[in-house]
Amino acid sequence: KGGKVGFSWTSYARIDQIYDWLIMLSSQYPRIVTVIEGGRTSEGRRILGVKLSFQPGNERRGVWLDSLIHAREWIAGATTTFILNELLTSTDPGVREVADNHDWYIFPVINPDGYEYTHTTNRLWRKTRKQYGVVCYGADPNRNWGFRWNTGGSSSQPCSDTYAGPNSFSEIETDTLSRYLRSIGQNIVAYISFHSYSQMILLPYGHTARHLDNYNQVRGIGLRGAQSLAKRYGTQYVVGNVAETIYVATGSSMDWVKDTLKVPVALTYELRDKGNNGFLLPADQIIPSGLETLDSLVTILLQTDRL
Ligand code: ING
Ligand code: ZN
Repeated sequence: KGGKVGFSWTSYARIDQIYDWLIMLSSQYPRIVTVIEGGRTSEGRRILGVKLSFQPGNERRGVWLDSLIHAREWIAGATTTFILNELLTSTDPGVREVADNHDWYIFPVINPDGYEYTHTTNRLWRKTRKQYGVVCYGADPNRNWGFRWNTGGSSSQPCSDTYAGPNSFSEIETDTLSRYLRSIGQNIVAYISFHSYSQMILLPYGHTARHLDNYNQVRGIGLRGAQSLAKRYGTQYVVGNVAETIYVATGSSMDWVKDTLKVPVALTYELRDKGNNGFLLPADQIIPSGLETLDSLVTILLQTDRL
């Protein structure tokens, strides 16, 4: 299970292993899996993902999954690759229904420069790796998108972990990925971004605690997702708007996607745990986190299909 590249979900994979695995999947499942390039990075890496279509030629509504926009949130990337593997291999009827009836755009690592840096140099690095001035590196790629950019919950100090950047889309990663998203956006019904940690399902928006757009509808879907998630191991997730549930934050990918592409369901997961291990979640939690998160995702997408 997982193929030849050492993918077992018992340890955290490096960027090269993840990309090799995506490429391997496209040769193992040539009719289903296509490698896609969603963007580029300041250090010259590619932002690679996969598109899954179980009925090729027969366009289905699109679901987007991404993770590791923040480099240190390793469980997020591992959960995404776990879910991707289950979408391809599971025989569970619920998983098969949501897998087979959507086109999937899956990007496990959207900040590859930062992710590699957390493996080589600084385990708790969060941002991109573009140099700002003499001593500072990186903007926060989840404060850099062009919706209400730098209007709260972000910093103008280049050394800050929540540096919004000198302008919106200053980072090659967010600029290129936003263009890719626009190119496929008409088809997307669910945008889901995985972060850690706190055990929350967060809904737009981050600039205000007001319940905008179809908040009540999506909150109902999120609550049902959290219920499904808890059934397996009892893990409790809180569901709500970003600003009222965690903190005010502007320039996130989710808020830009919600506002620009008008996706019906835009969610951000804050995965395990609640701070006991924080970003350093032991690798033996990858599989349980993956299973419970997949349970919630199936529930959420079955509801989304009925919108
Ligand atoms: N949390 C998110 C962050 O970017 C968030 C919370 C989600 C903010 C969605 C805005 C929109 O700060 C972590 N842990 O990164
Ligand atoms: Zn994060």
